[in-house]
Amino acid sequence: MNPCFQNSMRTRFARKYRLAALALILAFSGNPLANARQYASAIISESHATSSSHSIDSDPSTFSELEAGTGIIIGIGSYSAHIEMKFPEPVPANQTSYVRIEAQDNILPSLMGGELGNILAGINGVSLTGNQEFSVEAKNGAAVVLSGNSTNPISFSGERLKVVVDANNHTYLAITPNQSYQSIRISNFVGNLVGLGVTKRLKVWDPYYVEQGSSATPQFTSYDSSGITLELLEMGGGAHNLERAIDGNQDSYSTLSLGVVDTASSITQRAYLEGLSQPDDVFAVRLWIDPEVMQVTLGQGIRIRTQNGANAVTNEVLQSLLTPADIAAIMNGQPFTVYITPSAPVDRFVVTLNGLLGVTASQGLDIHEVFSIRIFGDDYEDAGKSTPGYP
Ligand SMILES: [Ca+2]
Repeated sequence: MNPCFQNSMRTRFARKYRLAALALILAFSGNPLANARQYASAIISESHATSSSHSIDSDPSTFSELEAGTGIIIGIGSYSAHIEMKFPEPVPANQTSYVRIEAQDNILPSLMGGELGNILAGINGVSLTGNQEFSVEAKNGAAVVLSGNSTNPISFSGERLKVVVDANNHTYLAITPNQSYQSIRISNFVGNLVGLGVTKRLKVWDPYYVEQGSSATPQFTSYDSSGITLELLEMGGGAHNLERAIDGNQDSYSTLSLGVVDTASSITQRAYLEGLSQPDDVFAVRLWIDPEVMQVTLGQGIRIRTQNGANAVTNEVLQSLLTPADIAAIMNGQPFTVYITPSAPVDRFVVTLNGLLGVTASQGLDIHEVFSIRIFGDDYEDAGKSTPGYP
């Protein structure tokens, strides 16, 4: 944002904010269901699914369970499970739908890391191949337009298909096909390392999407990385406590760490709105950077993008967003907040830390919060959160 505009906006904000905030927060805070969720409404195929109607009852508190099992004799009687849930209307290309899932084996935290999945699984003491396995498909009629399989964690990397968490650390699939789709099919399998007479269950909640969000508060977050090694992860590097970047608490934070960078590497954290924002929504990203690193890198390795689905709307290097006050805060070891006005609908915020070679200090970034400031006429609502950094 242009610093002059930002300063004038801050002055306006300071004048208006205190009187307007309470009423607006009371009017708009809280209930995430205020977003008009479009839920799947029909089961078009199922096998070994219990309470399947609970995945299409528009009730976030109920779920179905897919049970896969090995037989009692080798090679005989094993079975997989699936459920395919259909939306009332075709969902447009690039519209993200969400479906909460929970696996019996603890494989989802490793899959969150996308291409890091197998390394993380090793650290977490699980295997993505041979135990519980699942797949997800977005379909348009009989055609599969996007798919992923837990045995191939790279299918859960990038913008189109991700394992994400909400502020409560509940796990969802975020599904963003580049073609129109109308159903979501989830299948649960037992791998070939599972002994005889064993079942594996997968809980599936109701798939839904939101076209135009009435709240611009991020609901989900995920990450990806490149060039991260097992050694770095074992030393505590990588991405940690992702959900703390969207938990409504400006003191808590996620941590992205590349360690001392000696090879090309990066970590990206994304925050997702349930539906598209309004064009004049202002977004804020509160960060902390080690002053020693800032002195050397000047924030050049950090980029902040806003996106509509997978498509970039704004893409700026951190350095260009910093005010002199922000730089002073960084040098004092304080968190600081940068503001972005996409001027177009967006539903995704992407913070990327690119490691800069030749820096002897450990390179990292804490993301305290990604939040919105929705403008109503001359007034502002900051999604129910206090806004340190604003005067
Ligand atoms: Ca936080």
